[in-house]
Amino acid sequence: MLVPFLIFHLDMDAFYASIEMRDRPELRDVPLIVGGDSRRGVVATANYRAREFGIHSAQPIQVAKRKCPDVVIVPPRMSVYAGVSRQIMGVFESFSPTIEPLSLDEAFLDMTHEHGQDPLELAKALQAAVLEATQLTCSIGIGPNKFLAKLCSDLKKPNGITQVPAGLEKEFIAPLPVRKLWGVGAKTEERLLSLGYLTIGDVAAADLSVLRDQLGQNLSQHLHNLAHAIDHRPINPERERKSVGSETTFEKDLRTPREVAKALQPHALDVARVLAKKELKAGGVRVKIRYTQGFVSQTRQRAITPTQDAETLWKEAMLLLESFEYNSPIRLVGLTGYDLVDANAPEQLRLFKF
Ligand code: TTP
Ligand code: MG
Repeated sequence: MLVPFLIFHLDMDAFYASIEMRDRPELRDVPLIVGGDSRRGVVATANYRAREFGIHSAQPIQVAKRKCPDVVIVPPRMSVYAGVSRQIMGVFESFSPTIEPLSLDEAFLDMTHEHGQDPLELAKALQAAVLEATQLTCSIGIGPNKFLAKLCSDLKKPNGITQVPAGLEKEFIAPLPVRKLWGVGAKTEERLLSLGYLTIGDVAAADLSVLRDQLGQNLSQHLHNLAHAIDHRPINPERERKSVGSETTFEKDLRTPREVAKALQPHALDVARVLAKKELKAGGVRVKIRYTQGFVSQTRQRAITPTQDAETLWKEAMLLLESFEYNSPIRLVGLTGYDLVDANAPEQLRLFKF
């Protein structure tokens, strides 16, 4: 049987602003803009309080100040945001073998390998893992393709999860405005509206040959497909492989550190084998445990002297085991080597920079 794709799109909520609110408690309850406070500065983002005044990204700061004279403006701290981005991408990698980052705060995750599990529970576990790693919330869209997943992640912000009902994809998107179609910007939107296409359903119902005369071959086919919930774009893992991991889901739950330690042995061997084949060493080791209840995952990691030796990887992983909780049955364990360095390079020479 052909397994349908399961794609998640995850996007952080008011990303820059949420980080500033996290790091500076005095900003938590005020309308806040992150952006350059010069005469010609623009809003990079605003927190949800400020958005209530009509403030939004890319708006001139002067306009935003008129809308809300009390708004607090802080300059961006790009290196901090990039650090948080690395953290969340690391979390995504512990959930999916194939992720495609789109910007600092969003990515597609191919979750097809979790076929049979409840996607909502997986999404909740992912939100919990992001929250644990960063103290920040995110929103997740779930669908059978990229277009639907991305469209959904925006529907219940902040801290929302939206899944397209299987089999009812077309009906679900039909009432939404044409602006929600991937690739439709202000100009195309205007054109569609002037032709009388107000909703995605209007585009879906249009005759393709009529649409072609109105919009041309490429655009008409593209929009007609999307309106019929069709999108064949694959997930493109653009990034270099930053880690090598191996994990197993067990039929029978594990309960003790001893059982977990034993279960990790073959994974240390797997990881060592891949590292040797690629002539890499891992400068860090990460252990992941997923509990049976609620799919909640925990990961623990530590930096190590770069190695590709299975026994060393395993012993280093053992040092992480005591920091997990064992009061609930465990259904999955995994071991990952990260911070990969060229096995033949002189020490300290990092191969992959993010
Ligand atoms: P977005 O995900 O578009 O916005 P957001 O995370 O702030 O808010 P939302 O909850 O609606 O997702 O963009 C992510 C970050 O990118 C944002 O925090 C700041 C930056 N950004 C800009 O600098 N300029 C822009 O025009 C936009 C749209 C975003
Ligand atoms: Mg965002």
